[in-house]
Amino acid sequence: MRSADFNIRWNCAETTAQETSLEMYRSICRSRFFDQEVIRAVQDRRITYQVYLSIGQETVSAALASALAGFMLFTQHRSHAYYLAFGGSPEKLRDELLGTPSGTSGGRAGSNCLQCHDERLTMFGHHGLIGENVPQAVGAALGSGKEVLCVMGDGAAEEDYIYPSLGFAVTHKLPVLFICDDNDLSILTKTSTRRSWKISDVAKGIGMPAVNITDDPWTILATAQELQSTLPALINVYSCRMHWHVGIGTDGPPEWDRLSLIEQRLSELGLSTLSRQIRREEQAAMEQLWEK
Ligand SMILES: Cc1ncc(C[n+]2csc(CCOP(=O)(O)OP(=O)(O)O)c2C)c(N)n1
Ligand SMILES: [Mg+2]
Repeated sequence: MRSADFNIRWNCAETTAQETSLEMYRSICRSRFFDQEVIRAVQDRRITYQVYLSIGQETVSAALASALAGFMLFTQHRSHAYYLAFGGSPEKLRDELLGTPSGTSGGRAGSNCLQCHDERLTMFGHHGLIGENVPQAVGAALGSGKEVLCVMGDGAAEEDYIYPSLGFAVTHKLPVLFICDDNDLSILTKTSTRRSWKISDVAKGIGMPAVNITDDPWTILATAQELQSTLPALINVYSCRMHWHVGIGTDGPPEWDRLSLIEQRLSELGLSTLSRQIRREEQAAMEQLWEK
């Protein structure tokens, strides 16, 4: 059953280097405060079209970015946090959302089709069909021989074309880490209404290592590091979307608030002073970014 503690590895926070823990926390704060500024920009009508917020789900990308340096990215529509965590420019993302030529796609793609092709990051954006990035990621790994991170949602995991792609990756031992960023929602419909099976069982059935874990960043980091030596592999991460599928509204509190759980854990590790400083720095930086 999904929960804040599901398959959590409690010892990982202690065994992770303090600077790695703080780097992940910085990344989480950056995404959180970036998207909070996006909310303000929508309220002020500086942004007048659809936004897909990462708020609540930031730990997944933050932990993966610590584990998977240099991976090529294939993500889907909810990707602000992935773009930022893997080294994308906050200025270019802001400009994309404002529709200006200095944005990631010249201001013409918007929130749900982020891409980046520079020396820091190769990231291919969503085109409209959920799950389409799975066959694309597999093809890119085959063609380039490079390591690839492929992120789908729990809704996208139900699209038919992903299964032959997972099978092809297993057969050809392609270096792809598949992530199902599982917020338990496809737009408004919960997973239990849509299906009776788990994507991790499907992956295991075709011979791919696969696990289900909660969105504790230390657990994600350790799991991703371990699975790197047995790619292809799949991790289903239980995360919580805090805003509507699209736009800035909310439907009440999330199932759990990972950010405050992390802050408690950092305090237990004796890192509360440093983490408070990081939080202040990132909040100020994101506010300044959007004031310009
Ligand atoms: C092939 C296809 N079917 C349906 C849609 C409509 N659609 C857009 S987003 C979405 C839900 C996606 O849910 P999930 O993959 O879990 O991602 P999340 O929004 O939860 O991050 C759907 C059904 C689509 N874009 N493409
Ligand atoms: Mg979902």
